[in-house]
Amino acid sequence: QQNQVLEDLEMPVVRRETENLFQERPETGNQYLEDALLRSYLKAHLPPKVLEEVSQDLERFGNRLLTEVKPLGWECELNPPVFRQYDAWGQRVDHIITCSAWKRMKEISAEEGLIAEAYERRYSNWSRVHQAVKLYLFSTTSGGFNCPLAMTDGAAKVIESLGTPASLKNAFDHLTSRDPKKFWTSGQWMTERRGGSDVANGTETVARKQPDGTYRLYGFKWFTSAADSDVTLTLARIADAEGHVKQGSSGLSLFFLKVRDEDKKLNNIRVQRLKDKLGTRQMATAELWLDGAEAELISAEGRGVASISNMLNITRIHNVIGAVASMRRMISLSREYALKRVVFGKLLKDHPLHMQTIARMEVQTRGAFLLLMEIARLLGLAETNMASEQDQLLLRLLVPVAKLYTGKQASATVIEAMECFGGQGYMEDTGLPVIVRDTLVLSIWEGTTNILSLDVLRSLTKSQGQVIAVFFSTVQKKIELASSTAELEPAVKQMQAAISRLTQFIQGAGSKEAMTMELAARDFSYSLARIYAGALLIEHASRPDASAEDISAARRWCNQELCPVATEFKNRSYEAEESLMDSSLVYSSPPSTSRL
Ligand code: UCC
Repeated sequence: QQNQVLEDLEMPVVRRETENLFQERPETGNQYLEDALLRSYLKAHLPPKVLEEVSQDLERFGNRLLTEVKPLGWECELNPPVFRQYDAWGQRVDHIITCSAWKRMKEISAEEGLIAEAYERRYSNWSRVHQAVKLYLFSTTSGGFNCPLAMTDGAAKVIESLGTPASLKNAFDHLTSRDPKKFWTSGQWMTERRGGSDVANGTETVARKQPDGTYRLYGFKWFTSAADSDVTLTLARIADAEGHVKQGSSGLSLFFLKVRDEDKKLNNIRVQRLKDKLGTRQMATAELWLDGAEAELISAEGRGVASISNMLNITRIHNVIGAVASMRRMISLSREYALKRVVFGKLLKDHPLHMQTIARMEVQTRGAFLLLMEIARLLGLAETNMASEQDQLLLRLLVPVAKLYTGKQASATVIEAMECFGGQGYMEDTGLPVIVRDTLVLSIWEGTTNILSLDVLRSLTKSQGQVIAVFFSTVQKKIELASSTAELEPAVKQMQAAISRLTQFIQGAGSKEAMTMELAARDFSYSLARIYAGALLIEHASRPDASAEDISAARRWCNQELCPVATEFKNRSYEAEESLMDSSLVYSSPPSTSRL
C-alpha cells in the first residue's frame, strides 16, 4: 500500500527507497493471550470453574486494553497534570488540572473492578490472584493510574483491617465501588521534608483535637503522589493540652481525611507545587501544606506506623506488579521487534546472541512473575481465613523480599530491553523511554532496597526467626515435587547447595554482632529472593504438562549465584574492619577536609 502511495506520488527512486527503509513498529496483541506463563500458571492453580470465568474476563480485558486503554495511557503521557495556583482574578485556587484521559482511567478502573475485585471476593481466595493479574495487564498501559490504584487498595485494606468502623463505611464503599460515579481514589501521605525512609523521626505534622472529637492537622507533606485523589491516609503527632507532642514512632497516629469538601474546596490544604519527577509524569505528585485539615483518627494513639503498615504491604505488592508488568511489556515488544527488524541480512530473531539476550531477560521475568503470583495467592488465603499461620508468616517475609528484588530486576531488564531496539529504543516518541523512566522509581518509592532489606530483618526479629523456618520448609516441599523430573535434577542440586549455604550463614551470623546481620541485609534478601523464585520455577516445571521452556527456565535460574550472602560472608564482607574500609573507600577522596 505504502509503495503504491509513493509510486502515485511519482517520487524519485532514491527517495522512494529511503521511505521504504524505515523499520516496522513492534505491535503486540492481546497481552493475556500472548502471555504463556500467565496462562499456564492460572491453569495449574485455579479451580476449573474459576479458571473458565477468569480467563474469559482476562481475554475481554486484554482486548479492551489494546483498543481503548492503550491510547488513553499515551494521552496521559502527552498531557501531564498542570498546577494553577491563582485564577485570573488573583484568587488562590490551587487547581491540579488533569487530562480527560486520566479521568477516564479512573472510570475504567471502577468499571473493571480493579479494586472491587479484591474486596467482593467472588472467587473466594482466588480473588486476589484475579485482581493482581488484571492490574498486571493494566499496569504499563494505565498512564500512571496504577499508582492511585495501589494506594486506594492500601487504604481499603487498612479500613477493612480496622473492622470497617461505621465512620469509614461510606469511604470503604466508595474506594471499592464499581460505579465510576461513586469510585474514589486514595493517597498515602507519609513523606515529609526530612525524607521518606525514617518516618518515625521525620514526621513533624501535628494533630490538634477539636471539641467534636475530630482533629485538625498542621504540617508539610513533601511528596504526595496522586494528589488529585479524593481521600488520603496520613500520619501525625497528637498534641496534648499543653501543645506538646511525643517524638519517635510511638508518637505517631494514623488519620483519614477527605481532600476536598462537598463543594470541591480543598480541606484547609494548600498546594505548594508539583514535583518535577524523572518518570511517572502522568501522575500529579505535590508538596502540600496542611493548614488545619479536618481529619479523623483511625488508629490507636501512637500506633500509626503499625497501622499504616497494612497499606504499605499492599502498595509494595502493587510495586511488584508494576515491576513484573514492565519487564513483561519490554520483552513482548523486544521479541515482536526481533520478528521484523532485519540486520546483517537476517531478522534479529535469527541472531543467536540477540535471542540469548532476550532469553536471559525472560528467565528473570519468569522468576519475578511466579514470586508475584505466590504473594497474591497467599494474600488471598489470608483474606479469606484460609491461611495457616505458616502462610501468614511467609507472606510477611515475601512482600519486602519481592518488592526489593523485583524493583532491581525491573530496572536492569527494561534498560537491557531498550537496547534491543538500538537507537530507536532511545527515542521518546517510541514510548520505550516512558516505560524505562516509570520503572526506575520502583526500587525507590514504597521503601528503597536497603529499607526493605531492613524490613526483612524486622520480620525475622518480630517472628523470632519463625519466618525463616517456614521459608526453608516451604522451599524444601516445592523442590521435592521435582523428584520425578530427571531434567530438573541439576537445578534441585543447586538449590539444595544454596539452602545449606544459607543455613550455614544464618548459624554463622547468629554468633556475631547485630551489625553483621545489618551489613548482610541486602545480600541476605537477594538470597531469599533467588532461592524462593528458584523453588517456584522448579515447582512450575514439575507439573505433568510442563513445557521444555518451563524446565529450561528453572535450570537457568538455578545456574546463577543463588546465595550471594554466603559468598560475601565467606569473603568476610560483613566484618567490622571491612565496614570501616567501606567508608575509607567511599571517602578516600574526601569531598571537603573541613567536613571530616
Ligand atoms: O508514599 C510514597 C509514594 C506513594 C506512591 C505509591 C505508589 C506505589 C505504586 C506502585 C505501582 C507501580 S513513598 C513512601 C513510602 N514510605 C515508605 O515505604 C516508608 C519507608 N520506611 C519504612 O518502611 C520504615 O521501615 C518504617 C517507616 C516502617 C520504620 O518505622 P519505625 O516506626 O521506625 O519502625 P518500627 O518501630 O520497627 O515499627 C513500628 C511498628 C512495629 O510494630 P509493633 O510496634 O507491633 O512491634 C513493626 O513491626 O510497625 C510494624 N511494622 C510492620 N508491620 C513496620 N513495618 C511493617 C511491615 N512492613 N509490616 C508489618
